[in-house]
Amino acid sequence: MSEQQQKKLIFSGIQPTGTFTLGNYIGAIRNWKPLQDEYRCIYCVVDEHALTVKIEPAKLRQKTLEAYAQLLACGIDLEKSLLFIQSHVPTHAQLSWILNCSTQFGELSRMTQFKDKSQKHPDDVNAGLFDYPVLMAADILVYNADLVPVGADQMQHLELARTIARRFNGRYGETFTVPEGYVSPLGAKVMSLQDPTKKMSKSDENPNAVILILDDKDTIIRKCKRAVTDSETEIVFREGKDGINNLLTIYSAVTGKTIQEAEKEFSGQNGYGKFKIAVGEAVADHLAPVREEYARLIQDKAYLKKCYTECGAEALRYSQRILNKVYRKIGFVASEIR
Ligand code: ATP
Ligand code: LTN
Repeated sequence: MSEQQQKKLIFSGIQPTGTFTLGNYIGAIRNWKPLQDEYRCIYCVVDEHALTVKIEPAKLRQKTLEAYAQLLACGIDLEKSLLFIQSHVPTHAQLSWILNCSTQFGELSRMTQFKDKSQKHPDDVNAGLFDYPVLMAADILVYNADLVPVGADQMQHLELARTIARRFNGRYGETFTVPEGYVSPLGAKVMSLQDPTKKMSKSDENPNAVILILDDKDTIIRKCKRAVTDSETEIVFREGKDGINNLLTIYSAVTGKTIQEAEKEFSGQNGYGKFKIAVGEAVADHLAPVREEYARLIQDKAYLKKCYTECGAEALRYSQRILNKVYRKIGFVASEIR
């Protein structure tokens, strides 16, 4: 077996529902880059998942391309990894139907993301929103991925993917690898700048709550200056100081310093003004190369097309073999068409 085949396989996906936030970046995307050296990695812009909440067709098309370019700008290297668009590879949706028939209604009803999102969009609790975790399981299982790097909020979905894999294997014989979740030790949870008890989220309506990875330096510093904190003056990480805790976490994540080192650096300062500017500057400096590379890539539509076409074709070849095996196991009549 070649070294390439011995390496474990990683799969992860991200929705193109908007420009990525500092939360997406710290919690998920930036961890994808170092994993490429140790694992075979398959990364995907999950546009089919993005359809589960209302999105204008023109916006979905634009955001999907932008998400693809942002991931390349964040360091996904196509010499090492595959990066493609979910709807280009039909095997995911095909496997999803099969897995639906090994998933219980009760299991899907318990998913917190479904409960949250159906509360947030009570006028559009569609079947896709309910079934979202099964498509996510199919994304992972159709490659027999070993490891799935996600933020902590996605672990419930990953647990369900493991349950579905085990159930299918029990019923039809060993077919799927049962995937492990991988929450990076670097993956901090970044909170909203305007309500630091809530996570920073792409879909937040208040632009001041969210740092986008493509924001310019002035915008980032302005948002940090306006961050909600508390009425004290001390820069320490402590219960009850959610705003300051969040800014310290962000500062630590982008500078590589520990929270204790950061506390020391800012100790003795009277008030939060300078600290907020320092956090903003550190974030902007950290993100500057991503922003520059993105600006270059998004101009080059022909290059992007070549990349997602080649990677999509390779992903289809790979996953089709696994889907064919599934079709045999469940008793579908063999077809010359596939
Ligand atoms: P939406 O607002 O559209 O629901 P989102 O910003 O909450 O999107 P997702 O697309 O659901 O983000 O998540 C992409 C990845 O980023 C996931 O792995 C998730 O765990 C991670 N992630 C999202 N928000 C944060 C955050 N605030 N802190 C750390 N990780 C996050
Ligand atoms: N639900 C994930 C996105 C996602 C995903 C996946 C992550 C879709 N399919 C497969 C890992 C593996 C989210 O981050 N919101």
